[in-house]
Amino acid sequence: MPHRRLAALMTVSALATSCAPSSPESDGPALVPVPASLRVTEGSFTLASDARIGVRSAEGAPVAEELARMLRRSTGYALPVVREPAEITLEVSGGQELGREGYTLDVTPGGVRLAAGTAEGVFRGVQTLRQLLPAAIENPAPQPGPWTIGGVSIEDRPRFSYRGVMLDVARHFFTVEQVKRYIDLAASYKVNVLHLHLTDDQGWRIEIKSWPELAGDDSYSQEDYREIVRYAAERFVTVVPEIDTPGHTNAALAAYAELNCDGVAREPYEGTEVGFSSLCVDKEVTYRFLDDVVREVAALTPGPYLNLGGDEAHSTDPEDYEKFVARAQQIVDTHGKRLMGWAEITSGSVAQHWNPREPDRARAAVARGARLVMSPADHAYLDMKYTDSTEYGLDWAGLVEVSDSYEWDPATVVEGVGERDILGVEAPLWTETLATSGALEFMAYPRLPGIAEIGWSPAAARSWEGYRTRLAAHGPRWSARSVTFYRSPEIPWN
Ligand code: TNX
Repeated sequence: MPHRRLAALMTVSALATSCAPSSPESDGPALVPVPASLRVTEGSFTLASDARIGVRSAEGAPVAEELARMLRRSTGYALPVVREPAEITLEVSGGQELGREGYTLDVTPGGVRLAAGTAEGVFRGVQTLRQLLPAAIENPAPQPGPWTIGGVSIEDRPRFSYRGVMLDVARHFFTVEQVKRYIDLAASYKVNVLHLHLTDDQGWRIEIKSWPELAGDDSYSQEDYREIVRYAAERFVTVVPEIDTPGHTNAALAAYAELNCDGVAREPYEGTEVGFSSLCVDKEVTYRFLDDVVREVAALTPGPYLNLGGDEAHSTDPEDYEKFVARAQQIVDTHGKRLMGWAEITSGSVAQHWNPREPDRARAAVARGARLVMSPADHAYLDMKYTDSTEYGLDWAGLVEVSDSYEWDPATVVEGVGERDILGVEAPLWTETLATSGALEFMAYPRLPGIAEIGWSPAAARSWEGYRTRLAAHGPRWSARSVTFYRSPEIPWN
């Protein structure tokens, strides 16, 4: 680092408006998401074999234990967790100056001090600490070290409170273990929502006890789903379950004849067409069904949102559609959740912008008082091919290279929709063409970290030029974790 001395004399903050001669991304270590504020300081800290991890509060203890587990694997050190200040100290102050997820992280020759108002903030800061350590720290087996971190002082907090990833487990099913791995990797980039697309024409993937024929062999039992929710919560990730309605319902219409207007069960479907199925809006059984499903899923879900889809209901008459959504809203209210759906949805607290050709729907959602999650398919869809020779994926929204996925801003992507209308961002991964964890990871890495950065970092702190060099340093981290990723020619992999 040639300018360390100079950098040490300056505080560089993305919030500063002057044209500073350096920025958190050009001077600092290769962090993704880039922190709101970072100052390189004198000296360095080396983790020694007799180091301890200190945490005074009971609240922070599980995060300290998790950090210790991770560091023990690659260092081979004992790293006991103690209830007093130590070489690495985690502190939960209860203060709210940096919000629920903000943290400060100071590395000096004397040690590492990570402080936040909440355990969640400390957890986010731990992800930064991991990235400050050499890439070998991500290895599952002991490595030689040395484990040295350059001096740094970071003050960080997210731009948006919702930073999601979506996994479609309906088109192809993924096991609890596969979903856990997806959560783990995403949480490293400070993602805090897992939206699970649980049902579609091709399959219904969650057990509903009052409608036992819905879920087939490849599906989650309620216990499985609880385990996913629990695992996510340990990483401060909220699960948003999606039961897609009134379209994308062929699997339900195949399982129960009575849900069809004509009373005839549909054939199971394995193709990739959309827009051909609809619940029967005029039948009361439809709402008994919906009430049962929402009641059971709500009871399993501690998070505030229940997503009822609402997209591409091309086989539902528009008037019927609105009638259906109004009843769905009442049902979701009754079960104490907040309704979320794709941009087409005509009620609810949160709508998700996805189709770049339909910005009107995003504006309409804002006009009726909803907030938006931004997932423009031409930037944020992880199932779009990178190039026309990408082995997997679709291309209806175009080819999405790493730069295309990164170079956009949620507050300018839809005209008339600004910062305060936006709850956050989400990177959906649809799985019509994806059947293995390797395929999921190949599509998600390296684009997912970029969407996570867009959700976390101040717009002024990030640029494509800085990002591509920072991202390059993550290749060895993914390799150490056996992540399959796309070696985009746009990134100067080192
Ligand atoms: C559109 S995005 C869909 C999904 C497909 C996806 C494929 C949305 C709300 N609906 O049903 O899987 O495109 O990219």
